[in-house]
Amino acid sequence: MIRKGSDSLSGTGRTALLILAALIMGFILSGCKGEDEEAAELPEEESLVTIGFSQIGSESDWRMASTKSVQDAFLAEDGYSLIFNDGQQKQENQIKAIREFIDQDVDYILLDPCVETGWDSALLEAKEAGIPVIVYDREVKVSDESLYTAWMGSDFYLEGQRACKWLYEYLKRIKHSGEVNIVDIQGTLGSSAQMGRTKALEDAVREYPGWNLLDQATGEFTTSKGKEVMEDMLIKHGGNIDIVYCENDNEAYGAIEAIENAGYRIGPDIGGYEMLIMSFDSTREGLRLTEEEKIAVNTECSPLYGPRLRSMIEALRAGKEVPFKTFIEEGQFSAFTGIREVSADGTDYAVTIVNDALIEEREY
Ligand code: GYE
Repeated sequence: MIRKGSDSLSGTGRTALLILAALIMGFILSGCKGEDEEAAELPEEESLVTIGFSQIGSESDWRMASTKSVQDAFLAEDGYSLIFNDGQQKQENQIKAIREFIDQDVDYILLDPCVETGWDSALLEAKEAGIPVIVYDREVKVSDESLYTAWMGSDFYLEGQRACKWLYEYLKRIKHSGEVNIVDIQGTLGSSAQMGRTKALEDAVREYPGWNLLDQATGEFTTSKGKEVMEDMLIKHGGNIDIVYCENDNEAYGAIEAIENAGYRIGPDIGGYEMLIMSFDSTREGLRLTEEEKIAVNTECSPLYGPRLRSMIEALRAGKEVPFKTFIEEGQFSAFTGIREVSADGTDYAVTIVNDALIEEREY
């Protein structure tokens, strides 16, 4: 009895203990699950892939859109920690940033180089530290191409060729037989975007009879410098200017202001004393001005690199091979309906007639 009683007593105790144990286990398990879920939402700091991002600066609408695109593509919730550095348009700042990223032992470096040359030592240091560098948008010219992992960006010379070819076709369509006087507001000197676009214009001037390059100066890809340079050119050449070749949209905004302030007319009617403006980037504002015919032709240059760079880094992390050079496909816009395509380098490229819906949809 006693035994039985003590047995039945210990049976009750065991049940209670089992229930308690089950409750504790359940609590622990549910606690663990909660932590797991949290971990899925936001990875631990140490498990994040760190990326040092050396950006040129904030000189243009294009640049701001490009920064945002990259920042949005590498979020902590997706497993990334992006360290952003603004180079303020100075190569020395970008080189310093690369060295800091090496000290921080980041997993990857993203570099949009302000100019093409002068990167050898910084890139060698990154290579020696075993950190892959992905160069994008503008290019670097280094003695040893194995100093960086890959590059992706635009073919700036082709952009310039397409712009000049459009002008050539346009002059034919309007039966402009005389000379045309062109001024070139260049981008940041020594940058791939400037060199490609400038060279394409210089080559076209050599190729097409009657095309005169009156003047060339850098507007540094900014609205304020674009305006300043245009003011100077108007003082020097006045109404002799037929074509203003702006190497980006921000320079075109500045040039438009300067031309209108000086009392000249802007538009495609160069025979009727209007100055025809050409531009690159095709930002939303740039396209709006294209629709208004203040910019006659706008050759696109996409700043939306974030998702492309992320795919590249994902491929590298998965141990896949990535192409060493990738060119981005781009469009061209105008309000002039008489030209629907231009050919450059043996290829026909479509010219899109700009409209409200297109401007509305524009991401940058
Ligand atoms: O055209 C300009 C920017 O490197 C392609 O830089 C880029 C150029 C772009 O400031 O707006």
